[in-house]
Amino acid sequence: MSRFKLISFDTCPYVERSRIVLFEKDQPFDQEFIDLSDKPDWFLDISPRGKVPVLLVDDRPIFESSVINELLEELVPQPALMPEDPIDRADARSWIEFNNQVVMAAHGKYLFSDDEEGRNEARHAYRQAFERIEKRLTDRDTGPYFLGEHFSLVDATYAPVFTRWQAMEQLGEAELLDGLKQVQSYRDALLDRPSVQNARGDNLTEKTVQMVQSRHN
Ligand SMILES: N[C@@H](CCC(=O)N[C@@H](CS)C(=O)NCC(=O)O)C(=O)O
Repeated sequence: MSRFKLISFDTCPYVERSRIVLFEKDQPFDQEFIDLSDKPDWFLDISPRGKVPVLLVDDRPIFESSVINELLEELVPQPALMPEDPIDRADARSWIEFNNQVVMAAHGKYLFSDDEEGRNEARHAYRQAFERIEKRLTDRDTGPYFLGEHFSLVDATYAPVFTRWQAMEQLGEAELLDGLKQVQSYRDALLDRPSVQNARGDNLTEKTVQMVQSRHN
């Protein structure tokens, strides 16, 4: 059995993804929280982009949350969080990439824009992404999770978007999900999942609201 240590930052959605997978697979792990505004040298040595998460597997560093999650799937195959069929697996990876490149880009832009024009672009990008997800969930007509009955790595990837949704509501952005019934049910299914509840950092809503307000004011 491998020893796992997750190098973390408490409000990071990418770290949250890997915590969800570790909880789903019932793996004990250590965690070390670092200060991203004052990164220690040992961290910069093992993280080529200076980003969390890094997972130490028996002291060997692995970076990029999607890679970490696929590694955990291979090291701890049960419960399976990826489909067996290669095309279904590729489909899962495609939607993980959609989250990485489209949803998280909108999220980052919303969080870090300090003018209304940037925030409007972020809202537009968010809405378009959610509409696309609504279409996918409607076309498949399965559930409660992204790929159907079973929780998967796709869900671990999308869950941190929705653990921040209460913050988005408090920030007056609830209407981004207006009329998107499938996405709303999907959000609720994710928020009911114990691994998702356990993986979220303390006071995430308050911290997220505060972070956004400090930039937006
Ligand atoms: N693609 C990376 C993104 C990780 C990421 O952006 N982490 C942020 C915190 S949420 C970070 O470490 N930022 C520090 C920096 O960019 O200096 C992943 O999926 O692991």
